[in-house]
Amino acid sequence: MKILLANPRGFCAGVNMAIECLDETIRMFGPKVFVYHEIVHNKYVVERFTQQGVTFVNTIDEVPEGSILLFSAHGVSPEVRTQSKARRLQTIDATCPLVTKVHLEAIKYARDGYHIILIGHEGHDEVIGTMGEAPASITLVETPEEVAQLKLPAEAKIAYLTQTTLSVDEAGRAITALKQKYPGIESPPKEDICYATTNRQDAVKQLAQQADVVIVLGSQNSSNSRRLREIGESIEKPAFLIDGANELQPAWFESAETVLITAGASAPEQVVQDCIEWLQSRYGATLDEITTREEHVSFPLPKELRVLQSAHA
Ligand code: 2E4
Ligand code: SF4
Repeated sequence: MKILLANPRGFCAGVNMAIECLDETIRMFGPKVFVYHEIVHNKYVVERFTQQGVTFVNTIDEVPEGSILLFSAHGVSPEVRTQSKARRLQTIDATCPLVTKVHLEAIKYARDGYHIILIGHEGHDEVIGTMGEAPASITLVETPEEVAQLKLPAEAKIAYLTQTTLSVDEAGRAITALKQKYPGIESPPKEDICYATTNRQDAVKQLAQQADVVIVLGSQNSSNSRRLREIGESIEKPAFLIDGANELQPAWFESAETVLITAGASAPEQVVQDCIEWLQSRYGATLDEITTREEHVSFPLPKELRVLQSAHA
């Protein structure tokens, strides 16, 4: 058996920053801190912080007045910021700057009188946060079929934005439908699906052809990880999204000569290494890591944390 190990895979710059943000907050203030939503959508990352004593919440009224509260990498709506202020919480914003970019675009288009079509998944944390910036000016769509249902006035100024972790190909189909229906539709100069999402999908597209099975490490609620599994499936390879090596099943590998392993942007490298070890010890698999693109992106910690760091030094 041969393992093809996709590179880039796993943690992106936004996830590295968000996790470092929480680690650093714990280092300075101890573990009695709160996080609004899962810091990233990964079971092991969340478990690790929960074991350290961090509390993850889904509403602001679960957080005791005056506490320290981090906003997750997926971003929050202005309403959540207002509620946090009203509770006198000390907030640290671990939102990925590439999500913030989409928020700023939404604010700008809404201010300029545009109606915004947001392409994204209903109920996803990031979509809820982005829509909260201008609820009256944003309509959410997921598919070309939903684009066909749109009924916007002919004279409306229209722009589209997207969630950062969509399938590049599926979003492309929705965008084509939007451009056909609204030829004047505008969009930001640089697209919203982020570099990490695009690069991880490209790697799977390039490598999955050579594989008999595709293993994606990531949690079921991780949008970008789900998209990676779907790419494997779309080229008719058995493709599995799992949190860790304990979910691997021998039946998946009965006639597999080549196994592609990748990981979503929120999956720690340790779970990848555990899977490699599992395949090596059972099947004597060899390892071939293939880099389809170099990544050199990193984000600074949020300003409010850097200020606290210097006060704490
Ligand atoms: C923030 C924005 O959005 P998704 O469900 O893929 O989030 P996940 O936490 O799995 O990945 C990191 C991330 C965070 C991606 N985009
Ligand atoms: Fe940011 Fe992209 Fe990573 Fe999401 S996947 S946290 S948008 S870099």
